[in-house]
Amino acid sequence: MTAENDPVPAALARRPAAAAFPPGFLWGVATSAYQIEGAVGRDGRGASIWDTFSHTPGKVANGHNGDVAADHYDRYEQDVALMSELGVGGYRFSVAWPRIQPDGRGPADARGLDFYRRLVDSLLEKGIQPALTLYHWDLPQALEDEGGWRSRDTAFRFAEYAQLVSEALGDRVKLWGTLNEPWCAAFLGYGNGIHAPGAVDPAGSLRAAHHLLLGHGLAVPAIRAAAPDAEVGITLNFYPVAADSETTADLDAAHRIDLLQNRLFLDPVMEGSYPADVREHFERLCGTDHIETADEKIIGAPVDFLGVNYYTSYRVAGGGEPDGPSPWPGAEDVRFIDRGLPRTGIGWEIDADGLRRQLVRIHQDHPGLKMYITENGAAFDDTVEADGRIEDTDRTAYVEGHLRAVHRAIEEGADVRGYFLWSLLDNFEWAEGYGMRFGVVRVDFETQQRTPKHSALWYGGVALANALPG
Ligand code: IFM
Repeated sequence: MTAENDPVPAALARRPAAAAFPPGFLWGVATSAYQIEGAVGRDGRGASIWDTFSHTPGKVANGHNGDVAADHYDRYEQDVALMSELGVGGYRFSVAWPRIQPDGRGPADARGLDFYRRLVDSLLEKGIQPALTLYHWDLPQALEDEGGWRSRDTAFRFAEYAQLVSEALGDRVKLWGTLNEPWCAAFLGYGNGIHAPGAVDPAGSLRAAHHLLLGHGLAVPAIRAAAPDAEVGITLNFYPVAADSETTADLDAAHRIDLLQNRLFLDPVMEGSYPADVREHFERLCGTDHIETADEKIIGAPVDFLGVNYYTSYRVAGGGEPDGPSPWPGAEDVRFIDRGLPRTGIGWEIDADGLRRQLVRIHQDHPGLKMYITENGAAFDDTVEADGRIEDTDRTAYVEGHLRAVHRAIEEGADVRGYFLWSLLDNFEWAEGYGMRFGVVRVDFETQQRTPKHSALWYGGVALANALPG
């Protein structure tokens, strides 16, 4: 057959097939408190470590901070209406701990709880399922002053906070996440210090990781007691890791990054004990005195789902020269190899199939584990056309590629129940400030005007069809 009389033109044949998702698949969007709320001094909210950090000169690009952010505290109704217009079925947001307990301890401030009650009620009115995360990095500064996550006591404070929030909102929120990305909180916050509170303390960062996990494990039964119908889980940020070669040095580098990035967090949550190599790593860098006998069992409190955040994957090699503090304590010599893949605006290599590999690996290691993609998305610079449109086809392509990967993972057996696109709104991207736009809705930070980008409209269509187009 010649190209001319081929009944399926080549261009069409190359198009991916339409991909239907399982009935009931939850199509959501995600944000976090400090990144969008603003109103940092309102209604009794206490200071968080991110207020302190972002107001410390030199810590955040361009001196940006979250004081106003996307003004979501005052515009939440508009934002919920927007989600509804887009056809989104779920909204993952986080509660600002310092709004509930301004000093990190003591009774809940009714004004803080009321804000989240109003938010949840307006979501439910629109038929949007709330998915609440208790900790997305905004630790009350008062707790940091007492040692923060390097102190064991913070885990117990976190469980008390979890109890207060679940008692107030457990009747209306069914999806509960304890922590978001404890790897970042521990190793960016206390390892290389590029996030709040900005400590450079490799041994302390490993202890912080344990205390975060302990806080999670203590919070799970507290949430269950207050909200018996709720599903409770944790969100981890996974990065599949491959060795650059079969040499011992490269294989060892890949092993250590996988250990510190993925297994240190997932394995104790799922198995109720640290694997031997993780324990050895603790032993070498900070000892294990901070791990009490019952801790691992507490950390292993059964979860109903795992939240998977995915942005990119790594190829690594050993034998590099340690170059300052690393967010992988004990792997300072590891080199991250440029694979020549296209990158997003923040510089992360795009590897959509990495998401499939990661989901299938979790499914194989923990058969039957229910998963949600709690974050996936991309920063790109936007161009606002003369007529106001934002044709962010790069972001749309990123999301489509990753959704196809999710679909393939489901075909391969992974039990993925939903996808929350990061992010609903352009927002405060931590140490990058407002320079990195992850939103599918553009925020003009001068006027606070919201404009859905091409990616938002496309995503709404996918959610409505419960399928990717062919
Ligand atoms: O903006 C962050 C989010 O707060 C946590 N996960 C990664 C996102 C993009 O960096």
